[in-house]
Amino acid sequence: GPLVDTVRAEVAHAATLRGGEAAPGRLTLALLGAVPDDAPEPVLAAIDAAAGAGLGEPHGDGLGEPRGVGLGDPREAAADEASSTLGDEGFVIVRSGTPQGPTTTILAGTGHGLLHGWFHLVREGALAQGGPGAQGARGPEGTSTSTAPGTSSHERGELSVEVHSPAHDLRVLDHWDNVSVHPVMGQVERGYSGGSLFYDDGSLRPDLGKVRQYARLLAASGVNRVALNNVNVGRREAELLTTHLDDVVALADAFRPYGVRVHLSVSFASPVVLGGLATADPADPGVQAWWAQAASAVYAAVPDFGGFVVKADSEGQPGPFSYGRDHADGANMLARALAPHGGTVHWRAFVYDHHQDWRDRSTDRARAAYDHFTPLDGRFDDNVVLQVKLGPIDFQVREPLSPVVLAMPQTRVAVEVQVTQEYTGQQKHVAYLAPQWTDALQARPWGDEGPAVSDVTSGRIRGLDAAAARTEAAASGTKDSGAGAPRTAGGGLAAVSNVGDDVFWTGHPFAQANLYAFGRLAWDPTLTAEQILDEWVALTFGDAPAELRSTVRNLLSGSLDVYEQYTAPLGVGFMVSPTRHHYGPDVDGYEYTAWGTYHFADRDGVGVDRTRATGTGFAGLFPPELAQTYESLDTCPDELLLFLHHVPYSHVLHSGKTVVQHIYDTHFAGVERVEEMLTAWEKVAPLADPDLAARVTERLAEQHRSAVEWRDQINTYFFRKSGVADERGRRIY
Ligand code: GCW
Repeated sequence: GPLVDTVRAEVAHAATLRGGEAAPGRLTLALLGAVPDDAPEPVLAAIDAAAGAGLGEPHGDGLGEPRGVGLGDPREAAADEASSTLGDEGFVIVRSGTPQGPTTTILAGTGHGLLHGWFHLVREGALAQGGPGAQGARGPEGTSTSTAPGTSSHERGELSVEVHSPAHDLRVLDHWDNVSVHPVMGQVERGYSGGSLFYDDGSLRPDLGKVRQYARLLAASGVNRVALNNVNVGRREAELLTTHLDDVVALADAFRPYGVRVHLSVSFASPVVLGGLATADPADPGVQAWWAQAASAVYAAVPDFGGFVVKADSEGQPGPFSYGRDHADGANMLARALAPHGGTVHWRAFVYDHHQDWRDRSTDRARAAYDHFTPLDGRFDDNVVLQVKLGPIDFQVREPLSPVVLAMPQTRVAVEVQVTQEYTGQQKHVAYLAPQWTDALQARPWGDEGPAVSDVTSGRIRGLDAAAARTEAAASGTKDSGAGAPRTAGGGLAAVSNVGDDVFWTGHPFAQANLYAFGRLAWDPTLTAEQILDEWVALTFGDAPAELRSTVRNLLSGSLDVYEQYTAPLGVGFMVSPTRHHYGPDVDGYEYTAWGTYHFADRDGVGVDRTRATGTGFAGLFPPELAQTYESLDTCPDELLLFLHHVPYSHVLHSGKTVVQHIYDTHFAGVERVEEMLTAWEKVAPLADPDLAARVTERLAEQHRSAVEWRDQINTYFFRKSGVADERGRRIY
């Protein structure tokens, strides 16, 4: 198939780069369905390992007994088991030493699996050669001892065997690209990387060469699905489904060689807008027939089409509420149109009142998705994924996890993160976002013995009552209660892309690390942010001097903390400029608006009371222990304090500082850290490619200017409100 051709081309390309050799030593690629009886030992060992890994617990030494390879039936049985473990994208890597030198074997069930196996080797090769030196590089053999879900590694004799498969089947990147330039939002909504890779001012780009490169970049990072247009669907964008289906066909052709499947954001009003029907009511048989026909037409043109993304009844987008129907009615209607073709509906949970009266203290935007969706748990069809933003408000630098993710055991839930840096410096500021995502995905909200959040998105605990799973785990003395649970279809991860037609793809060259991190975590959510950063530095700057590599690494590591230090404090969020599209400080910019994002600062204190006792009750929407932690001032983590509580400026944090002194200290410290970043970069900039160096230098200067502005506005605001002087007498205006 086309993916096998892609792998061949990739291997040949690597060989050219190395002057003839694809990899150090011998490389064998094997497809499960095509393994001859007299295949070499490493291939047979790979089959055994994959077959063994599929049985939940590895047998014996983890490799299982050799399965009578060559004896007919047992051999086939092993191959069948291997193929079910590896699925569409998994692979096995076997390394062995032979008299002819080291050999490496990649075995997979599909071309897609081989491609991921190949990229895995490339990554390890890069780490071995251009990793961040002594700090953090893994061994040249890349024999990681990770026991991530979907990864197992064993030794047998001289062979080392690793079995890999993705934790999430759905690893989606959503493009908020408009086909026609939007008068306010432009070509790409919240895009900070130039124009769209796909569209130019009303039509598809004639040359999709860059899209093909992009497909390669995504596959190498781990992403396997792309939604081709903005979730705010305008007229021209809606037409991708019907009269402009050719655009979708062309884009799908560009992505297909790398195994990336395309999805479309659709307008819920399509039957009216495109079909000329009088209604889009999901209960109307004419509407259902319209969608069924539209889906059939898409699949006739794009047989591997992924499905629909829907933003309904949200920020002005049409939805089922207009017809007195709920969101299960709406999502299922679309799901039934897609089901015969194997498609998926990603239904977004970003539903809230964006016409709120700021005087109304009873409405809490943080609760809205929970209140809308949790009563619908159990009503969604199997091919519906509820796509929930990571935080309950809107992609701020610091929010608690959305409680919706934890409260819908009978629904496939996807977590959506924002790779594009709308609220985290718009790709002018360095902000490596991976720590935010790993903190959330690796958290164990039912307690230390319970499952992790990624067990929900991967489907490992779907359908299980998480509290019961935890009790079971505690009783059996195992830590990870998800481990024994049968894996069902999870919702996966989704992210808003940060890529455009910019020469560095992402505006700030370092923002590429965020794209890479998303793909890697979607594949394996147990990786650490630092591991991923090592990989990205090695892959991106592998040829550069070690000093440059380690400086880039240091600039990115911790950069999100720096951003948090000089912007909105202690989880309170927003304070961004509404008029400058969420860039730069404006402390009261949203305070008297309809958007539901308030901080309630007055002369005495600041923060939003979301407790059960005296506030909006949001804190009570979490599993019991976490709810209790958030409810009480004694246990609420400092970094989320103002998201959950309204406190006086004199309130003493766990850190020992008062809230107002914390605000001053972090804002001064944040700017100092940006200054250190500037100095560090100046030293190594001459070692970098001159265009890249110039871009980074220019962006760092802007980050510094902006950080100073944030510092001074925030500090001045709180000084004037509270009248409390800085203990250290620094300059506040
Ligand atoms: O964060 C907000 C953005 C909107 C976006 C919306 C959403 C696509 O400011 O631009 O609309 O979220 O996620 O739907």
